[in-house]
Amino acid sequence: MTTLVTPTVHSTPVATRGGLKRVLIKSPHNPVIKPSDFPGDVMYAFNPGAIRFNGEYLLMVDAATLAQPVTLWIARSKDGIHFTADPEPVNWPAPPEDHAEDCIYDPRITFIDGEYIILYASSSESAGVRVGIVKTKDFRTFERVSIASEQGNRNGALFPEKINGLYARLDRPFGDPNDTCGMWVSYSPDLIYWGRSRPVMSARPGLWDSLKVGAGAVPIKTDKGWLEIYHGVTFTGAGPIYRLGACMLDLKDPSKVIARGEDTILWPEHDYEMVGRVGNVVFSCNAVLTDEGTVRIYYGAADTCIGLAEGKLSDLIDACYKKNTLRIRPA
Ligand code: M1P
Repeated sequence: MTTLVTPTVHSTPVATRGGLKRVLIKSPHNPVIKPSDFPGDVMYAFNPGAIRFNGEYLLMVDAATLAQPVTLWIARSKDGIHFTADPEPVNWPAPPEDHAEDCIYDPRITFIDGEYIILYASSSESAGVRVGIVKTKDFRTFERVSIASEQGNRNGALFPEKINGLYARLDRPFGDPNDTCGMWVSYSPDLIYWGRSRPVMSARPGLWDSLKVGAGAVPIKTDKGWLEIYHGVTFTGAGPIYRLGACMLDLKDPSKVIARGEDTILWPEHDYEMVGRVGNVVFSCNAVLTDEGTVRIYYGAADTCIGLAEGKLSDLIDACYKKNTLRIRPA
């Protein structure tokens, strides 16, 4: 008789393990959103943009069936843990006539000047991957702003205020998808034309973000600078591992990295994070500040479902200044 063995994983969130203080604690309700929470044949629900809207937590989720490319679908919740999906996916505005857009994913939602601006990855075989921009006031109707990048760019996250009079976004230009990729900042007067691009940070050999890095959340303004939760990738023989980290960027010139924590702050460790459409992935498009001074991160797990992790804003800021504490062998 064949016995199926379930891999042993740490099934309960713990504040410390091996002396390591966790900055983010995962919810015991994880995964807080599963594909079966959506109508129809949704097989994968992951990498949401998240924001507080009308007293609720609103998540704009990457949703896919076996047959369809990824589209976006909203789920709403009063407590941030129990979500109800809208009956239909988002009625996304058509792209410009000369632009093919088959797949829309990884939305980052920024509230600025009374509107919600959504930067997302727009892709098709003919147009490649670009940063698209759509806006809304009510999350029911959406208006196209632009397809606002050259081919080969994603992970666009708009800052929540203008910097030196210009819109500013983090993004991740890449040539070949297998290139070592870094995070950049670009500016625009109108959300249509972008330029003055500057590199912000690159992968770090020998650490958890050794292969590539990309913007994660919409940056949070703090008195120390812009707190940015980003994702980093490292490679193993069995494939890449996606984890999250924290860094602090200069308020007036976000291309200047004030501090960058050497430890990862969130990593795949549970079944739902290690096994799925793409295993060993935690990936974030958001960091929601609560009234209690905590930050909630709704993260994609294994490109299949959504987990919630929460930590104190002050601990996330401290994490930006931490040296590598996960080292087993002394340096
Ligand atoms: O499969 C893991 C992730 O791969 C891509 O991330 P990045 O652009 O950093 O390589 C994206 O497709 C993302 O959606 C996905 O979760």
